[in-house]
Amino acid sequence: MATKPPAGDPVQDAPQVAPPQHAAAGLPAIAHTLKIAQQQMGVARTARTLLKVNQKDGFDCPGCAWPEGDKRHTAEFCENGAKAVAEEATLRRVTPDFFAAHPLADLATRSGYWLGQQGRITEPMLLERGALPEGADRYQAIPWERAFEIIAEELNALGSPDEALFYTSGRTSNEAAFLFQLFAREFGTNNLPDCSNMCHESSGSALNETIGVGKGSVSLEDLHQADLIIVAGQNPGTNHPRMLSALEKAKSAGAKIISVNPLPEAGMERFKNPQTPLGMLKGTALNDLFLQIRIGGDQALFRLLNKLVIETAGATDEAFIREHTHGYEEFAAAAKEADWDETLTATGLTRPEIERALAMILASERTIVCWAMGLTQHKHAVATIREVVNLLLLRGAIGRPGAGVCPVRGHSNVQGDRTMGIFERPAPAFLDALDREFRITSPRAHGYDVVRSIQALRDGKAKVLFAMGGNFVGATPDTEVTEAAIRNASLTVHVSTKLNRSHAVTGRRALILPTLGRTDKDVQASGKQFVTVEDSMGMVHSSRGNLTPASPHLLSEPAIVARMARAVLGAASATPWEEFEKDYAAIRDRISRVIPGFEDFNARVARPGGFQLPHAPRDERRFPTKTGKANFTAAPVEYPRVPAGRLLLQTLRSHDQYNTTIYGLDDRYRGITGGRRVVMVNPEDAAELGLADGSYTDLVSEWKDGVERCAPGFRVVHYPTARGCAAAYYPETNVLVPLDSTADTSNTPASKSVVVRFEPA
Ligand SMILES: Nc1nc2c(c(=O)[nH]1)N[C@H]1C(S)=C(S)[C@@H](COP(=O)(O)OP(=O)(O)OC[C@H]3O[C@@H](n4cnc5c(=O)[nH]c(N)nc54)[C@H](O)[C@@H]3O)O[C@H]1N2
Ligand SMILES: Nc1nc2c(c(=O)[nH]1)N[C@H]1C(S)=C(S)[C@@H](COP(=O)(O)OP(=O)(O)OC[C@H]3O[C@@H](n4cnc5c(=O)[nH]c(N)nc54)[C@H](O)[C@@H]3O)O[C@H]1N2
Ligand SMILES: [Mo]
Repeated sequence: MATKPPAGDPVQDAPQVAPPQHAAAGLPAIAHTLKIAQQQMGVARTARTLLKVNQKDGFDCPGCAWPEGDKRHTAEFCENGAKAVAEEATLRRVTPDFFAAHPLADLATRSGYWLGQQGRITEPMLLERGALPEGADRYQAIPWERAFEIIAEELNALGSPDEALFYTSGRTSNEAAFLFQLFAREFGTNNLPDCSNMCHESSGSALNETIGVGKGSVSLEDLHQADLIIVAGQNPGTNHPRMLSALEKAKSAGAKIISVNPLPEAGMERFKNPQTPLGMLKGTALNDLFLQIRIGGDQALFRLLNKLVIETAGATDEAFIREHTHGYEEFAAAAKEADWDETLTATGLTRPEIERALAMILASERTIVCWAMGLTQHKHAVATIREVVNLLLLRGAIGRPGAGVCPVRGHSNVQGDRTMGIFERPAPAFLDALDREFRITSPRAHGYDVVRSIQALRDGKAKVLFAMGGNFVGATPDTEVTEAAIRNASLTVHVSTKLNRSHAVTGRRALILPTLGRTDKDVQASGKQFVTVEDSMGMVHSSRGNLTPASPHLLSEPAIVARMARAVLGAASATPWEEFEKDYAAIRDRISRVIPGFEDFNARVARPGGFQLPHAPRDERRFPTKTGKANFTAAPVEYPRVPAGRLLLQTLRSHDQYNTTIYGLDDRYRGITGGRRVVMVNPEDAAELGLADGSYTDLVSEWKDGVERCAPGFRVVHYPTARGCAAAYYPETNVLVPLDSTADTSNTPASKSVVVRFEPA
């Protein structure tokens, strides 16, 4: 089978491998940042732009959702934040001439890396498949009015509003998200799938049920005050680099850190803080204990730890359990059953390692557990996160300083989008408030999440996909199934800054609507606008771009929604869409009347640094669950069983990518350069499977539907991952993740546990 990148793609994927590194950031990070930034933006724009990232009068970094501290350094950016900015502020342009030279058939052969490197899209474009002779289909520029007419034509021709899907990726501002969900509900559907469905949905499901609020319960200050921080299933050195400063600060105040991960991630080993001279030289060792767990073993680990805590005299916070929790007895009975041998099998850890972790937990008065995709993307993800909550409840470690749950979010406003009502299963109270404010009747039936949206397209139950940002085709699982489903659509629309796979695999008609990014100046009829975002810790603040937009034809996301709503809903809508487009303060006024916690929004967000949203468990130890208490839960312990001759593959991020946006072909900390088609395998497993380092293999995923999904041509890299496990990059491996391999309850694709077989070339 082919080992080559897609035909016609000049980018060569030829990975080179060196030993992994043991420290993150430092000088190489700054050098690499400036190189990428200057390639995209030139020297002057690099300086002007990077100085405004995350400053109180600047724009919110489009990188990740990690919060900004109160005292900001002049260059409050990190390597990967700077790359995200450079990617958006690039001087390269994708004009109508580009599309004339690259028909759809050509775009479809290009890698995501190549597509993204072409630059910012400058004009609205339309493609009608089959309108031109075979192979000649291409996007052509159209006026904005025509684009909205087409959307109206297609949406209004549907048999039911539920045949339309309105997807959101997590960069969308609060203002745009609020308008987008309002439009979808006035149109008549709750089909509002979002990237969260593939990301922290499992965290939201688990936290809502157990503590009553689907968000983290700690602030940055809490992290600084914690005396034990457990980082499970997360790689902050690459994906949340500014978190390393917080860990360093906690550490310098005496905190201990445990990391739970199948991979030894460089950022957790040693952090060389680029903001301090000593940090640059020596750095700080972060991990006190590294638990190299087998993929999917976390629920078993936490269950055993919980049993041991319960069995240690005086180790549980009895007063807290009595006053604030529900279900302790049932949980304690279930925890009693936890078994050492089974836990050692599930986790691949040793008894002394788990005993050390226990001793550190027992010695801690203020424990925080942080996690990300390593916990959320498994079949038993929700049960795993509930088990983490059980530990914190046993220790009374919620709702007091320095302690709590910390799901570290991905996209910079993914949490805010959810707060604004981007959710396919909205709470009735939210819809009631929306209906009162706008005198509408929102639909009550639940809509489709991401996986169900793909199934609906596949089955002909959905016909229009409108995506507010993101890369629906590239980010979702089961690439071949998903691409076929998308081609079934009558219309696909993408509001985008840059090209990606979703523009190359389309419905019968396809629109690209080019939009402003975070770094761009946004001027409307009432003057210069700002937007707002919510970070991972519930802080809401403003973001204003300062760059001249990539082209005079770009519209902001709120303007696109407002104009689409007028075209689609016409006189049937009494909502003042035109006013909203003119002045975003008018949108914020409405948000303040619909969404609790946003009272007096315009005034409060004007304060430098913004404001914090209320969080009942954190603020008042109040748990708005069905029982009115924090719930212990006792799901049966699960862990993946892998047949002989197979490994469990996790699909993860390299250091040079932002989800499906590929910045470069290097994964510096893991020692891999010049290519992405690599599979990391433990040397002992590799020896058993006959996989020599440097040899090539196809990856075949085995699933109960009997379909063999294949990703060809991966270079084997012997790597110190846990036994029985393998790792390869997303999105190249999405083809291996079966559409119906999802987490119980949250329906999140189980992209961190794919059973694979190797077929050496
Ligand atoms: N530069 C950059 N920043 C980003 C992103 C990006 O792509 N690039 N993406 C953003 C987004 S949307 C998100 S959601 C976050 C993602 O942030 P992360 O969750 O850190 O991203 P992943 O690369 O998916 O890494 C998952 C980590 O979990 C570990 N892991 C895998 N399986 C298991 C398991 O079963 N148990 C345990 N304990 N660990 C496991 C992996 O080894 C890896 O260290 O980052 C955000 N920030
Ligand atoms: N196998 C596997 N699959 C995964 C994951 C995994 O770990 N493994 N992770 C999952 C996770 S955590 C997530 S969050 C999803 C990500 O899913 P998405 O959020 O859909 O994907 P992104 O790659 O972040 O989207 C990138 C595109 O967003 C557009 N864009 C960038 N900035 C803006 C903007 O300001 N406005 C607009 N309108 N568009 C913009 C650009 O066109 C760019 O190409 O992927 C999921 N898929
Ligand atoms: Mo994410």
